[in-house]
Amino acid sequence: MHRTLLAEPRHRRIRMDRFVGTAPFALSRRRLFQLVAAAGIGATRIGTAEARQAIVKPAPPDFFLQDGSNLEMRWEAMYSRGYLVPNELFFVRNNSPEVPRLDPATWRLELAGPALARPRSFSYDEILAMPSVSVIRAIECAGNGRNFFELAHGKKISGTRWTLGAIGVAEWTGVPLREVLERAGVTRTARDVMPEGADARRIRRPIPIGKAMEDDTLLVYAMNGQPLPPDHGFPLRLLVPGWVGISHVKWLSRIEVSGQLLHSDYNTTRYVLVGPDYRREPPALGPVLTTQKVKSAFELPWDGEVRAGTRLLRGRSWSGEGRILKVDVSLDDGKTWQPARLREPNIDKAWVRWDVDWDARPGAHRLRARATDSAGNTQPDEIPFNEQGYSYWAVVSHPIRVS
Ligand SMILES: Nc1nc2c(c(=O)[nH]1)N[C@H]1C(S)=C(S)[C@@H](COP(=O)(O)O)O[C@H]1N2
Ligand SMILES: [Mo]
Repeated sequence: MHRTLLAEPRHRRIRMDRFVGTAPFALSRRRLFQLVAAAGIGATRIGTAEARQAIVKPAPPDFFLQDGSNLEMRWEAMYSRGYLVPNELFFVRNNSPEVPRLDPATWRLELAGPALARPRSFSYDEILAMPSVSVIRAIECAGNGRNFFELAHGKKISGTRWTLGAIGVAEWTGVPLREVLERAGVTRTARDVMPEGADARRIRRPIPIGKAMEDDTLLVYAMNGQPLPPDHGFPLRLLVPGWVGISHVKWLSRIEVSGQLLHSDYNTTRYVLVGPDYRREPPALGPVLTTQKVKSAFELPWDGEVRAGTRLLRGRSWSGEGRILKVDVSLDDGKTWQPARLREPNIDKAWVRWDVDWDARPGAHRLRARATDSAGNTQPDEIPFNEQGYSYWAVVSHPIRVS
């Protein structure tokens, strides 16, 4: 028994390493076509009544908190689950009122701009035919934790009122963005790359050419071995590991490559830090958000109730700047701390699962977790306020009732 328990993480680690590298993924092009057809994601449903929906997948209330076109994952639904968040449970953040239903037979990805020697477009078929890569990475909304600004600073902030459930980790399969940029003849003058979505708001936010050319910056067409679901950007989305959720543009339709620095609403007036502690950085109203900071969450209901008894108190910590080195947990709202046991796997720009023994006695409790990442960042006790409530990465005091 003991031996198996010890062997399992090692086994999983070896498996993960195979997948996290550039090993070709087992999902063949043919298999993907079969799945797309079986799921009815393709052309057959376009034009039916289903074509106008804020969210396509079911949103059971024991999985999600719904706020308009957004779904927040309930952390208690992750209790004791595996490393990856299943597609059914993955949070959704849609800026536009409807999920676009795109037909992969006619959809094209257009590459344009002065820093391309051979501007061109690609069909879905052409993308699927290229060598693929699979990586395990998180996507997290920049506004995850926004509610805590209200709790900590007493200021009400507009925007989706996330607690900590606007994050998920999945295995993403696709083609390196670098591959299509090279096929379009990207030149040495390239500085910024602007991906654009096909939703009503045409979400667009630039990334620097250096980030665009990284091995794990992918044009993604599969999520956890399934065709990318409509809510998550079918037929193609961008994965920009470690960066704010808004960078991971869904329903990709166009990519502009320029020798100039590029700007949109999403890196000048939104997704920038504005407040008394931040300076303007024209044309942006403040420092532009790039990587996600280190955070932690318990696999427990927020301000909910659990049964008394001896159990494992579980949680996860993550960072957009690396892997997690250390997590400390307090069962008494910060008076005393103990190190948590980190469980394998512990993947860069994804997350790590951890646990501590907990003798849960009846009454009201407040729990805290504080993580340190491999870039040397440790969650602070407080962070300065910003008007749009981004990047709340301070330690959180988690209320829980034991009965
Ligand atoms: N085209 C498009 N891409 C988008 C968005 C959007 O509204 N439209 N939302 C962004 C935001 S703010 C986040 S946090 C992530 C959420 O990804 P998910 O819905 O797959 O979880 O997608 C990003 N990509
Ligand atoms: Mo977001």
